[in-house]
Amino acid sequence: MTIKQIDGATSRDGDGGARDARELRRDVDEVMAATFVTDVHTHLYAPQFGELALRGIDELLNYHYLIAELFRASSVTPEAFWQLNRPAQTDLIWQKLFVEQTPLSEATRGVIAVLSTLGLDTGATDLREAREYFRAQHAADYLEQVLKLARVSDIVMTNDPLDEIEARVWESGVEIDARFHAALRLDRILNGWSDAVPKMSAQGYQVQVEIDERTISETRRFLNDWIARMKPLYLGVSLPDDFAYPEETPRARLLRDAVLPTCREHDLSLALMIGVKRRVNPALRVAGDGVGRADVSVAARLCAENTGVRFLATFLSRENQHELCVAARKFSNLMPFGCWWFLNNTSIISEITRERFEMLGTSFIPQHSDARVLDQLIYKWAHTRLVIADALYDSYAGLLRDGRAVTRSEIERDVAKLFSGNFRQWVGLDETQKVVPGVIVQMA
Ligand code: RAT
Ligand code: ZN
Repeated sequence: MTIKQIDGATSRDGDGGARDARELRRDVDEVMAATFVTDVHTHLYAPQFGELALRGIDELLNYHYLIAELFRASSVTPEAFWQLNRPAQTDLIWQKLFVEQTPLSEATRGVIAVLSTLGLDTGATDLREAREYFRAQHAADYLEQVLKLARVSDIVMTNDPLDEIEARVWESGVEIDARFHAALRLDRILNGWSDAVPKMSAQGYQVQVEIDERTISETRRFLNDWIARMKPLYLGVSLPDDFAYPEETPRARLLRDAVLPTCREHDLSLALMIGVKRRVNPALRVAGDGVGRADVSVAARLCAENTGVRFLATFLSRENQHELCVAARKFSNLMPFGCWWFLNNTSIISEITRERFEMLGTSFIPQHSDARVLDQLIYKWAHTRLVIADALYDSYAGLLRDGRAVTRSEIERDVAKLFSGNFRQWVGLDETQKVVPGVIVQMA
């Protein structure tokens, strides 16, 4: 191995090692661009879910991130907007956000990146060409193409057992495209128990609003049945900024007596997505949710009291990110993931990812796409890769200044962990390894 002096630092050569800062940068960029992702949280659906599997220009533009921006860029009222039919809504969003103003926001730039990647006119004054293009695509081929362009190998869906359209697909027993994995979402049960009760009853479970022993055992039976049907990689729930535990609420009772025991029994992680203030502006409907700073110590306590359960955790408030890193340093059954929703912007991903490298090394999951429309994978992962490449390069450069160079194969190992390995190991996706808090066990 030759040792060279670079900017006052030494660098390793040989076995493909990065020999100087420029080569290190090139290696990071190449590995970052080539590594396939397991997208740990999306709202995408496998083709078997039919109408729920969204793609194309009208869906792309009807994204709730863009709907919220429309009301800032025009005098259109939410009431008037919701009365329009879908193509008219889409035309309006295109006109106001892309024609009459420069599409600078993350969500608008995303649409531009998708159109440009697909070779479509990004400066068009109407959507004729784009609509024709998407109409001409064959669904299965297009899915292949998008996954290849985004370099995504696996997609984790968000699956609601109380959604009637979705439930019908699961109950049909149809074989789901193996690249799509389920995540059993508990929002309706944990955040709206009184509305969930009639729906669970309609599925044959004897539950009641006043939670008693029978309701708990029936909820566990419900979860067991849906776990058998969906084979989820984890159970998940989004939670408000004022989420507390323990407390005298149906949510806390159901968590303690039904959800956590189910996680233990099935060796399934629980994903906590904390900090959303639902419907702060109800007129905006799906675009009307906001954010609030949450109490990270609640998640830490859950980890401390349930050492046999693994938790995935993401917080919506930027202000919670440092505390999440500290909590993860204390609890090996806590895996921070993603820069969620309002945090999925270049400046904030950069800050959070750098903080995580500094405090957690490579033991976290830097991002998920949260894509709702297939095509969004193209821009969300392109944008993410660029930011994470910068953060990773700077970390390696710092390491180099401290006297240790990284080899190409170390970069490959690190990026593979960040983009897929850490998650797959956490949830046992490859079934060869599963993380047990504090230890890694090889499965037989
Ligand atoms: O980012 C989003 O699309 C949000 O609307 C939510 O779906 C959020 O990600 C969630 O999973 O609740
Ligand atoms: Zn989501």
